[in-house]
Amino acid sequence: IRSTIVALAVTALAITAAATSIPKAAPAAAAASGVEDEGAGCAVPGLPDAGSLPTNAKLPDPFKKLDGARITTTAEWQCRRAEIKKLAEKFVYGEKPAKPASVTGTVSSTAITVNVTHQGRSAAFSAKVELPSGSGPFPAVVVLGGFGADTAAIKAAGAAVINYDPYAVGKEGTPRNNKQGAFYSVYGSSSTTGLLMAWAWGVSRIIDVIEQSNGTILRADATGVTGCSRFGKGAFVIGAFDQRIALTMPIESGSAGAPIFRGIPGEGAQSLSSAYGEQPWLGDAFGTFTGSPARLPVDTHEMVAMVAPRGLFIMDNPHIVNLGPKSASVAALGGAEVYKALGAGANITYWSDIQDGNHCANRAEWRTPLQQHIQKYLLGTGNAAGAIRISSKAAGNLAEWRDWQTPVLGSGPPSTPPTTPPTTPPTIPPTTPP
Ligand code: MCU
Repeated sequence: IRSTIVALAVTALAITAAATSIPKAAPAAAAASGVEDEGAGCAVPGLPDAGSLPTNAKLPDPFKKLDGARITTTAEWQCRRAEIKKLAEKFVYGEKPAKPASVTGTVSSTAITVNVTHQGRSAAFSAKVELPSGSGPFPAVVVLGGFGADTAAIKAAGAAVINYDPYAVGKEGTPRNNKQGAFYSVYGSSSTTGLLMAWAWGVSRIIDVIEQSNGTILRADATGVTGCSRFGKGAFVIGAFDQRIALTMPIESGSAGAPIFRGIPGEGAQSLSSAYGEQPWLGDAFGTFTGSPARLPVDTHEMVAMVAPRGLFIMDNPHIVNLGPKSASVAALGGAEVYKALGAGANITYWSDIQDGNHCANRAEWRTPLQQHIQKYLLGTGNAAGAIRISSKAAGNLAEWRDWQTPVLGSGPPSTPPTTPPTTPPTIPPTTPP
């Protein structure tokens, strides 16, 4: 893996930016929010216990609330999304703590620094910044891991690249009871939150720092995220759990990323126990579901739905069964039903219709749609409609996976939180001293 990563990174560096000139500093696409979690004030009912979950071979109904009723208006989606978030945290990824008591840092044309203090514990990390040509402030794409993502195309389109090292926030190669990195320095090395969510927390803190900066270099209202493979899993979770992110672009994410958990065994993709055991990517609580995903009260079509109505561009590779591309297409199709119900059907793209089958290749086939997505969601200069382009080599069938239909939602009152979010963010009690 390591030598592949290095080879891919070198290839990426060798590709030079095409000189596209695109106007900059247009308003951000309206779909992104000014807050990390719009549903923080929703009163979510008690969640089921892991031991008492029914088996459901079909995908859970994304429109059905925990109280058993289905939502009928678009305004209700905000609090239904908050339920999905809690379910996903409890059973899949582990809890994402809200913004810590203190987040400070700096934004320069070459780097972002982040300092966090919470309940007497501190951590710091930084990320390199590469600006496009022209003058700012620029939108930015957070790139995880530095391979598989076409950073040259991102910059040529007019967005900055924030090179985020997820391992600084959640290290791989550690046992579950001794997790390391900035997240675990703050929340404890035996936190049950997995690496993907720790990485998501780190990106949210980067956005906090951009928000607090004077805004002359980077815009806080125009952030995208991308990464390939394990970092595609990361990009998917990062985008799902921060509504300030305007554009989420996971690439070839594989098991623990976009593919529906329920579809992975039948497709013959990397098994859930393998993905759970390889690295602590998923939360510790997922361990009891690796052999019985049909017991999960949530699946990844609902993580796709959590991104709605914001820009989502899922890139996938139909040539590698281990990645679960068929199951990923079902996640996209299922989540797209929520996009449609919210009137945002043009904001989701799933694209596995590609020739080059090399994992995390710097693929020319995605260059144009990538730049169109940056124009539409980060620069506000384009309006290309989303597309579902599923390769016939790995085409899932949503009808086989659902026993619910998509409602026609009424427009309802404007989407405002029903209650004021708490001023003191909820905290995860530390379990192990750092
Ligand atoms: C597809 O992502 C992972 C995969 O889940 C792992 O089993 C494998 O070791 O690494 C892949 C990856 O991140 O490749 C760069």
